[in-house]
Amino acid sequence: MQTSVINIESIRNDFPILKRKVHKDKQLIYFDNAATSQKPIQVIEAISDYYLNYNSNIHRAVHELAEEATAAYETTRDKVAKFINVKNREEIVFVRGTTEAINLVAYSWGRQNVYKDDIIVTTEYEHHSNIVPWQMLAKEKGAKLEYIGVDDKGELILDQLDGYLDTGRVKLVTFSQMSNVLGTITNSDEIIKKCRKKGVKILVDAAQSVPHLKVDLQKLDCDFFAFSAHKMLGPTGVGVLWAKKELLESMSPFNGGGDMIREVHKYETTWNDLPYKFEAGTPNIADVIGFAAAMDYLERIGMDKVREHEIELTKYALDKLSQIKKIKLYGPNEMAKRGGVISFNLGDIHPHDLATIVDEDGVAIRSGHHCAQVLMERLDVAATSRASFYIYNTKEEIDVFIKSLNRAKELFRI
Ligand code: 7TS
Repeated sequence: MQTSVINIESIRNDFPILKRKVHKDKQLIYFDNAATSQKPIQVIEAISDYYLNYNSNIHRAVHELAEEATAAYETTRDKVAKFINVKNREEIVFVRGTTEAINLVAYSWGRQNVYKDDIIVTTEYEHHSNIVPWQMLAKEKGAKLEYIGVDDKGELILDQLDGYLDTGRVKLVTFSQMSNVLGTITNSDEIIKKCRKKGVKILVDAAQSVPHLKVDLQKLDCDFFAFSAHKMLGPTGVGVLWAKKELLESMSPFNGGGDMIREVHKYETTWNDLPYKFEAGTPNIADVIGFAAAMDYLERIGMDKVREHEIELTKYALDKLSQIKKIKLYGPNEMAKRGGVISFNLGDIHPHDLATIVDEDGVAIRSGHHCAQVLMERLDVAATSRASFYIYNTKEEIDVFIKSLNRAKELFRI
């Protein structure tokens, strides 16, 4: 019953948390991977190895510990560059996560480049972190925020982008490469092609795509690219902003402080080289080091296999779910257009009640607006339930989940 593409048993053995029971004796089934993934022992050990053996600040002292810590931290930067296929390591900026990366661009690039009556285009299926920073910027500058709509299949209505681009006022188009609610994989190439013709900058929110799809930034011709380590087996508190060197060079720093300077005088400061200009203060050293182990882990499996495994699971789950009467499933039907995220509503059971019932059976799913209230408005619901899969999930777990949903149906007599 396992999917055929990866060796699940050996993978599951690497995730100690998957052995735990919840509600006394229920085997944990973790289907909340779009929120954050679990961490393999290799990541946990990389972090504790740093604290046990070479804890030190980086880029400062010449002693051996500092040199080891600096080397490990900088090795992660090389791994990120390789993982997303970027040539210049100095284009990789470590931040706290996708949210901080987007705020950095809105603050540093946005304040220098967006003016009154300019337009920023986002989409109706964005996470709040790819809406709110642009609202703040638009309000401050007297600019406009416009949305590419979502159709009934859960896909973007790309014709709407043409209308915005034709105004000649669009400065930036931003979109998530995969929706955290609908699972829709955005047609990034088409959006980018349209924007390039008009010389418009492009930011890709890759929080849900990098963990699940093979991404190649030499093919994806965007300007800014943001993602978080914690959704791809890595620790919390680490993320990446990639941007083209010329852009990073033209931008003012986001935070001022240690490490981001070349020289400080009483009234003037000059900036450090890239990427350090954007990494003020002591960074999250331990977790950046842990992130390297997460990428190693995913590379050992192979991102193609990760994707194949998720397609198998998602197909299986959608097939079983669609047999449940009164279920409403959101997002595209075609597997090529979606990832392993399934949002749904079951009759009029409130998603929080549903999540509580399946939790009693050990199944962790998310319920609520998923930080996507603009999309909830578009779908005309207050909330959905959401199951999201990763490399360690199995078809047997999906069977338990389906059984649990049927128990909820009986309890609510629907
Ligand atoms: N963008 C997308 C598409 C996301 O799914 C998330 C987090 C973020 C940005 C923000 O990432 P962060 O690491 O800075 O928090 N998404 C979710 C979710 O779906 N449930 O919890 C967090």
